[in-house]
Amino acid sequence: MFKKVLIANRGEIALRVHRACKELGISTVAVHSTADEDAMHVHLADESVCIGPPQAAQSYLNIPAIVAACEITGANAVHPGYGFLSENARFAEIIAEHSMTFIGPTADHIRLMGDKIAAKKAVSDAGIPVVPGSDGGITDDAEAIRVAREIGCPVLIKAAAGGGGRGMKVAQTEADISLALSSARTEAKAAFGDDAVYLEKFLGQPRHIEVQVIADSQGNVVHLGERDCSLQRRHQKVLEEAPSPALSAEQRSEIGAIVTKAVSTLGYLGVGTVEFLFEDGKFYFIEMNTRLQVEHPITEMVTGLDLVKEQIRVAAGEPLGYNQNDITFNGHAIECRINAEHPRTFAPSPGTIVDFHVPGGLGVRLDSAAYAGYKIPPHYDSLIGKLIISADDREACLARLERALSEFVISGINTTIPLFSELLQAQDFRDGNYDIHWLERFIETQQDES
Ligand code: MV4
Repeated sequence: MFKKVLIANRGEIALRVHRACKELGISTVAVHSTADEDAMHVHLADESVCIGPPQAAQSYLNIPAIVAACEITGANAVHPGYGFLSENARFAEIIAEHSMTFIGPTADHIRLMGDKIAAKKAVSDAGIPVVPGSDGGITDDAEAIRVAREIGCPVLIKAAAGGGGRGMKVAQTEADISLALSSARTEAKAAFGDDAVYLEKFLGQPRHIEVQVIADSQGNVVHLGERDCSLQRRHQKVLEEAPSPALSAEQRSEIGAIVTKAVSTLGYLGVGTVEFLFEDGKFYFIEMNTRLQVEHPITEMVTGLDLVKEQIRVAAGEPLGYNQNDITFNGHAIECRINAEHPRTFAPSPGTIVDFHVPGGLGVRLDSAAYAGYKIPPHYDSLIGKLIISADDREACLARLERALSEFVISGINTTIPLFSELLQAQDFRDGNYDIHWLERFIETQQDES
């Protein structure tokens, strides 16, 4: 096992990784920008190194500064958290070149899944169902129109280097294809420096359902069930739940078995998430994330596994020590992302937290690096905490969530806490009846009411 892990991140996830390390007997190194001198991850870590000015490009994304911090402190491994350098294949390679372990998959797997065209082909070859569309990249109108005739309109043009919704263009009819293709290519070139695009059937009302997997270096792979992440705003997840209200136990084990087999075929190592669109009872692969995800705690609550400890153990070469039959799914879990934003306009609200009174009790978990008196810097994303509720079933989970939200007090800044109380009043949400577009429509109607 590693003696010392450097945590190349900030905020709640840096704390989350620190906690897992401590329980494994590993000492921790925090890195931080000058804006984060008073951050909780810096206070709790065994050692800390300042790696640069507030701008992420000069600190949390500054590879030479992070490698220097590793060498100064003698870290054996680096945990990248999510965001920042977590899916940077070159960073993973550089860590390995410096005789340290990158806590994550191989650089080759990160690179493969970063290229959405190559990823789709690889997972499809490994048996995962994908959205009907072009076999590879699309360059000319004639080819795009040929594929669109085959699968039917509407179609979607996506950037190979994209993901997270950037660089997508819908063509409702054949006549729209030429413009969609050229504008997608131009946007992809500008955003990613790569104009490669591909074409897919456009699915109108899918849910976003993702399957969590973990693989060790001996070739053992298990899936840890799914998360329903359909409640999003502008490609930012807002609330996630496990299990999905839309899946039966049979559908879960069926897609789980397909994903497990494919991940094993690919020779993948570590934690990973296979993202699907789910419509009319069918799964369609969209992307694979090669990192620990923000919403991993809901999977922890329903499986009883500490995903970060498991991730560190397999990175250190330890075997999983259990198989699929040992994994059981118990109860229901919901995560609410608490952002420092206005609950109706979503305008960022950095500043100093005055009161910070957090809910507690059975089935209430708060993953946060915030505290009373903490000054939220304006330089980073607005996530200040994740309220994670678990209970025996979805009904009890919703009741517990309502109770926990009513106890939660954060003053001095705006937060998205009130949004979740409003969401609990919506019958569609209570019924689990929502798709990827539902939340944006809900927010619009709430705004009309105020
Ligand atoms: C799609 C789609 C409909 N049809 N692909 C958006 C983010 C990227 N990861 C994939 N995305 C989508 N791909 C086909 N063929 C609709 C979306 C999409 C979406 C997906 C998941 C969650 C929220 C979304 C919001 C808008 C569009």
